Amino acid sequence: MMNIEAMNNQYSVENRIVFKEGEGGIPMARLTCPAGFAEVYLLGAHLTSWKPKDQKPVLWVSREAIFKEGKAIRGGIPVCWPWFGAHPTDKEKPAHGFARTSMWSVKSSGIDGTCTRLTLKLEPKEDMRSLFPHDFELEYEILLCERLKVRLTTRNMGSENFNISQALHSYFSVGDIDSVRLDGLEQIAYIDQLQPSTSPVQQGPVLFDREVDRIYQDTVGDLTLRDDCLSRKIHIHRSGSSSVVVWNPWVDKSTRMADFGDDEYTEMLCIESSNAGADRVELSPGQSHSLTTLYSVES
Ligand code: TA6
Repeated sequence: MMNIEAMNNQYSVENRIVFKEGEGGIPMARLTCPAGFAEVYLLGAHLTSWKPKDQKPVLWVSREAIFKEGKAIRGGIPVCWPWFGAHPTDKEKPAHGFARTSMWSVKSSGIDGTCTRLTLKLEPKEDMRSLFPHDFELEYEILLCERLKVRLTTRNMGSENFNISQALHSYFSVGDIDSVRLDGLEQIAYIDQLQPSTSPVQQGPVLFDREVDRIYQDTVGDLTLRDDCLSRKIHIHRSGSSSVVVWNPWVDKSTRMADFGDDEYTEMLCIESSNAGADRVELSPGQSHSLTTLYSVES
């Protein structure tokens, strides 16, 4: 993998993109534009920070997060690929796939008007074949402007079809989980991961007073996280996705996670643009699919 000096020689952009050593000595990039800044680690192409100008940070990272190759950073936007959740047939395989625990490399960087762009790629390696025996290209484009746009593109480079499921497992920072509501999923059926045999239909906005772990199905509409405590709304627009995962671990699960503070469930909420549950993606040779999400913040 290219060292930080070489990355800066080839991909830094004056006043816009600089590479440096982050937590745990892991290379990361800081993206700046007139409207704010973001930070992304090459471990997992993991966005750990997005702070629009005049706004509090939008993404949340646990104070207990571990920054080490082979481990997923707790918070930000984990890239869950080539499967979401447990592997469909082999529980020994890592939850949420291997993209988020692998080192990515830089494909390109640049400026598009007032936007700052960085594209990362996951180079297929032999040890991935035991987990996912297919030839693929995986790219992650980050476009930072007033809004934050992320696009995860998979291309089948092999000679046979393959299936993936995936999610941009975004952890949002909230003022107080008791005072947020998620609009846009009204009347949408969901798989309740806490009671998988059920498939309830969402009545009204999603409110949070207990552990929530749901995969909303057949939904392509925009979502709004309304945070009265922070006096803001986070808008989420998706394409290439017809499922949404909503997760808050609440008290018991928080205490069971070593990289998650016991009381941190009150300040975060995961809203994940996904291809999960029945919303899987099958790619024929040469075909590609993009999972794209656009985040914006309204005071
Ligand atoms: O997105 C919800 C979920 O699948 C939950 O079931 C929970 O396991 C969460 O992801 C975090 O998973 P992780 O492997 O990052 O601890």
